[in-house]
Amino acid sequence: MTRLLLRFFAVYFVLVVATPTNCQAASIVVNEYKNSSGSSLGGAKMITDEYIEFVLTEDMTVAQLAALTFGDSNDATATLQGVFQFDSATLTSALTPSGLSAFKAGTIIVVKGNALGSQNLSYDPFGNPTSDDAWSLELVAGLGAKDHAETTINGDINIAINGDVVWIASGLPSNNTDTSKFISAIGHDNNPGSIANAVISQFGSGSILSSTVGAPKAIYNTADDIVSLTASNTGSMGTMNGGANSTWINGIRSTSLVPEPSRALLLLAGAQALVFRRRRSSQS
Ligand SMILES: [Ca+2]
Ligand SMILES: [Ca+2]
Ligand SMILES: [Ca+2]
Ligand SMILES: [Ca+2]
Repeated sequence: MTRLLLRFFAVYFVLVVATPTNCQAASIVVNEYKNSSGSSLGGAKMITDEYIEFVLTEDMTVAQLAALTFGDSNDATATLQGVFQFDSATLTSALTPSGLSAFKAGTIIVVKGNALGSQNLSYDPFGNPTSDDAWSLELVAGLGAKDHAETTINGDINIAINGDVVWIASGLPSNNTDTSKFISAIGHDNNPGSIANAVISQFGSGSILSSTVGAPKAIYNTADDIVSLTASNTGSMGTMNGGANSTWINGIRSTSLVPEPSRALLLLAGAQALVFRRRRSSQS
């Protein structure tokens, strides 16, 4: 029995403890953003009728999401402008009712100005796998997503006609030209500045739409994580962007709906109990 226990812990150690928790791969991508002609910030450091949309490409816990920063650039795409972070209490309140320990790959998270409706924290991908609402969160600037407490870079998230870069990073940029922690970024500029050029070299030329964009316009990913961007008058806040983008996200979601280890262990324990009972009844 003791030998069995030792073997169990050895296997557990190899599988769980010694497995590096390397999250350097792009685990979340910027999928869409909106430029409006509005100038009101609604007291929340983000234009009230603009939004940013992210897609998780791997499962992510509340702590992993809360450690990230995201924001925009100035209209010359030469310096970082606004820097936000997710609010962990809000994320926890959305995740807890789902019974999951992490947000599933394929989840869409929107951060929107406070004129675009209230927060949508309903989340239940296992309970309702074909529902867009069950797979998405909408966080309002100043509530579920907030201006970062650090003020080294302290502008507003304000998408400009001439150019902008919307980015998400693994930690706080050390200064307003630091792109080294970027996980994903998309933008537009017909005369890219140093931030846009860094995004092109890190994520490919498709990551920057080579034009100005009027307002109101949505700029969105029309493909998969190999970005291809377009701009149109109507966006799709909180839902897949159609075409190849929807095929890509639906593919992530279908593989994402595999039970978590805790659920899988419960299922395994149930199956073993069944086998044990069958064996006993066949012996008797
Ligand atoms: Ca929802
Ligand atoms: Ca704007
Ligand atoms: Ca901007
Ligand atoms: Ca969308």
